[in-house]
Amino acid sequence: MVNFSLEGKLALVTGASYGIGFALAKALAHAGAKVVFNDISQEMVDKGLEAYKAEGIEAKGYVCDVTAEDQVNAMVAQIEKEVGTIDILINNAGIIKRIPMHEMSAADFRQVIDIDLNGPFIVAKAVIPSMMKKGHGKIINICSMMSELGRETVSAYAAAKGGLKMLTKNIASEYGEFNIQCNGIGPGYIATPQTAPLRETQADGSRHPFDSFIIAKTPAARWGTPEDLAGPAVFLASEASNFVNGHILYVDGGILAYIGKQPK
Ligand code: NAP
Ligand code: GCO
Repeated sequence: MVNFSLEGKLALVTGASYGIGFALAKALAHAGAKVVFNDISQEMVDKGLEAYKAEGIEAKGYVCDVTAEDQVNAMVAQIEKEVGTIDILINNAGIIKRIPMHEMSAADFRQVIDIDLNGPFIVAKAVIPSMMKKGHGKIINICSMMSELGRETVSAYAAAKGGLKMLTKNIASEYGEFNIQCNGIGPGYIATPQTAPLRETQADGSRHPFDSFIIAKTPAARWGTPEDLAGPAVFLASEASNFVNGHILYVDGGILAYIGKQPK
């Protein structure tokens, strides 16, 4: 019988006070997992804890910047002491800076790479030893359309998410023999605070041009919701995917398959 249950498993979801991370952590909890999460400020961790409580989920939250290896190692040690060893890691925390490349500072470029690529490396490195000892583990990296495609103003983000795709494949290659599966989820365009600027209603009441663009590029003709990612995350976190490794599962409503709707 196919096992989608996460009963008895401990999942860490990074950057999960709200947005996609929160939706994924909720999904794992509803599938039976115990959930812990982090955010970069106590204020956001507290807001996240209230949100989980409102959903009837007894999560634990930790203040931790995923780019700071000392903070990550301390957080993982505290989780192992307080809750247990991590069976499932979702590397979700991430930022984007939308700046034309020729106007982007090296510092801004580095910050996006640091959070979106170095962060997943640091957190995965911190949890893999315990997974090796236990003889199983699931690592899910939240990639992007920009793991495959480019567009104006997102050079740093595309470089990071392209790198994250290859980091996913390399972790899968290096640790598959320890029964650790590492896969990615590549969300399409999802309605969260990160994409809110792309969906703002214009002064004249019309849709944001990018909003209309994405609708035309998506066969499903809608933006995704964080909940659209829940089932794929439970699948990749469960034993049902024990022979799926090094795969990026695009959950994009069909964007990557579609040339786009012909303008009328
Ligand atoms: P979001 O609404 O901006 O949430 C990002 C989360 O990451 C926030 O909780 C944020 O915390 C946290 N975070 C940022 N920097 C951090 C750091 N250094 N350490 C720890 N936590 C940090 O983004 P989202 O739309 O939910 O996206 C979540 C993930 O999905 C990201 O990796 C994003 O690239 C990816 N993604 C999003 C879409 C989309 O269309 N929305 C599509 C594809 C992929 P604070 O709020 O405290 O800063
Ligand atoms: C952008 C968007 C995208 C989404 C997502 C698409 O400015 O193009 O923010 O990058 O966040 O990554 O998969």
